[in-house]
Amino acid sequence: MRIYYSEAHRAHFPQGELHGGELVTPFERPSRIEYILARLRARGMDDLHDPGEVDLAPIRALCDAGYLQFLETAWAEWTAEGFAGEIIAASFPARRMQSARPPRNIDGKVGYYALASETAITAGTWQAACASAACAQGATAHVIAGARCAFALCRPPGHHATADMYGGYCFLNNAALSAEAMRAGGAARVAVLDIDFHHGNGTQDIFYDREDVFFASLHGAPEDAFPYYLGYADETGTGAGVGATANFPMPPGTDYPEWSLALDDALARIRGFGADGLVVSLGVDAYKEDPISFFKLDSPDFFDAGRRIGAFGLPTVFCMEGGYSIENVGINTVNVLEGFLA
Ligand code: Q9C
Ligand code: ZN
Repeated sequence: MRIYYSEAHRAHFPQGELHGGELVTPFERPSRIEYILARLRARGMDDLHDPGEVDLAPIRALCDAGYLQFLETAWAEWTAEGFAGEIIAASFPARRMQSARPPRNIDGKVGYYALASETAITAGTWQAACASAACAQGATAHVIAGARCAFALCRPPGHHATADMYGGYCFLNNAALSAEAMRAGGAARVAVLDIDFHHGNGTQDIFYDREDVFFASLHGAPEDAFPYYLGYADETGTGAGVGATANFPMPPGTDYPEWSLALDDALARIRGFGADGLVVSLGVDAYKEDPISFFKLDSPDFFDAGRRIGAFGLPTVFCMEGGYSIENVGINTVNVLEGFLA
């Protein structure tokens, strides 16, 4: 399996994440990638490819122009304002405050384009987000060219990012870009299967009214888990997209027997949809020791999940999402890939 990876992810390394009222070392940190690379190499999966330059055209086609402009220039505007710290959103267009006009002031603009305040933007964030998207583009092009599968080792992750908002450690929605590229590459119907612990609100939002891209997500129930305000089972799509979104929210303590039933349900829904290609939002934060999650999957369970996805038989692009139990993120990620190939 080819692995698309760019060292440019290191350009995004915020020092602080707002967590419980403190600024802590971010859970989503560069070393995550080192653990995954080490495990890939240990298992002989060393077919690493640099994706090269990002193709901005599909990103401009998918995302809001003002949002992309903001991501590109936010750091320069923030420092020009005289702010000494990293970019953290503090004001939001909350209920009955939505004029839908991005402010001129950078502090206002940050809150306008943020969906949460845990995610800091730094000098190299835009560059890293582009390199992450480039990995998704490279992996997808490889699958479009006829490969059975490819792994986009994306960092920063993407599934919380909408066309016009960042947050939950995400800036550009790599999985959505992959799905769109598959469609453009000839797949009439594409499915995104999101097995990250958190609901893929960004991907859902992007495809919510679309009949050609199915979105299925297994995640911690919104009553109890980030992103809190989306991911209920009764969110099933709108307009032409009615029936093309499937959410499987699950409560604290959910273990593999329960989780795998939802996985089989999601795969059956994707089968019924008639997908020609599959994008997997591959987060491994459903792991029992993940510091910010509450499912109880063990490492061998990730192999079995990969096996079920592989048995499905569709051309598949894996896009890396979350997973914060640093010592285990490599084992669990590679277990999914090895299970897929088994
Ligand atoms: N301070 C992904 O897994 N909430 N994002 C943080 C701890 C945000 C997770 C709670 C979690 C975002 C890609
Ligand atoms: Zn997650």
